[in-house]
Amino acid sequence: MQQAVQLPFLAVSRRTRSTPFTRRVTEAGVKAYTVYNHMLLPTVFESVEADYHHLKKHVQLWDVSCERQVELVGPDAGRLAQMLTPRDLSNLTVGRCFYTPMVDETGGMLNDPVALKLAEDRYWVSIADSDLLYWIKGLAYALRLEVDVDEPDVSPLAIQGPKAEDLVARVFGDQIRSIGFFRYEYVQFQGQHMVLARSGYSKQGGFEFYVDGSHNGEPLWDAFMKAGEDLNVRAGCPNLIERIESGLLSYGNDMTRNNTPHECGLGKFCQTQKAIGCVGRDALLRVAVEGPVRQIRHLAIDGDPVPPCKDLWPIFAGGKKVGNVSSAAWSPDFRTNVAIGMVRMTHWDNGTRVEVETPDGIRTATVWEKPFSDQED
Ligand code: THG
Repeated sequence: MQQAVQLPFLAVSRRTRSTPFTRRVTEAGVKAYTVYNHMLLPTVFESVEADYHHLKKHVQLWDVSCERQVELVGPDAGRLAQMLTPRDLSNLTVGRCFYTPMVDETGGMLNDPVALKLAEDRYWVSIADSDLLYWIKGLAYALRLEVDVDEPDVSPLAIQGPKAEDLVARVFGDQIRSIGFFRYEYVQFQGQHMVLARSGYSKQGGFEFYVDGSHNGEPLWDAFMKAGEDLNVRAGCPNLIERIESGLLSYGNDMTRNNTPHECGLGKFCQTQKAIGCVGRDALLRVAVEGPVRQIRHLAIDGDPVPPCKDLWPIFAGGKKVGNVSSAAWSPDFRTNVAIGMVRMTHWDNGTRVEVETPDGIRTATVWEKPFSDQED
């Protein structure tokens, strides 16, 4: 049974960086934070389940400032960008965003950012939770590349949910409706041109506004809140349940440096043969020949709602360990516990029955190749 325990408190300091929106997020009644890229990331407003239902019906503003930008500027920016990833960047044209696995010399995942090409000599790498800046600066220095690598004062604000397009159109005009998926355009705010992309860490549709200059954070937040009153706009955040249903991976949780992009199911974002200069190219070409022996899968865990997944939960079959669950939550819409885990090839086929050792005991579960949101009925 659940015990009534006092939750530990997160002590905030300069290291646990606040964001341009933290004051607004506090006023909106944020109930929990995590730390991501040494910065505050809200995780709960009303409750994870209430936030989930609202996200799927209305529109939310997400303070995802912690998706920090690593900016590459200079004649060697493109060459350096291609060194970071096995994704072929020759078709990353200005105006596009690419989801890019980034790897070390062994092909191990260092991060899974969104890369934006702003100009022939200028890129933003919108990073997940690892200190990628140091890896990139190290490469640039060691190879004497003609490129500056730094973190600009740019903070993404995500507008997510089925009414996101209507809300953004109210503030920036109907022309934003024609922005394609993973493309961006410039819009004017406070007399400044800023990047507005159709992207975001949910499958409910939406945009990410790259707020240029911290002082612009609150005015933009307030403009969206005012324009969206009758759309039921609220403060929200990446939602654990929705992102597991949608199969969106979380770096550090679902994958680490011990995994290749292929193990993460990110093979479709790798064209390693074409990625000339990619640091992990040789290692990945070698492993691609054999193929991975374990891979990310989506699992339905039977029974009552599982407790929070704070560490890996072993997956067993016939008494043998065949993988780990790394993320799990009760899904009100799918009426089962949804989960993401790494499963050995002997048990990764669709419909395979396995057992998961949760802190509450052993549960039966079913392995699925596709995310829940992609499955029919
Ligand atoms: N947006 C931006 N930066 C980010 C994230 C983001 N940085 C951190 C983190 N999220 C990086 N991780 C992801 C994971 C998944 C996706 C984006 C960033 C994503 N994937 C879609 C998918 O897998 O279906 C679409 C990928 C595609 O088709 O190109 O959106 O969310 N700015």
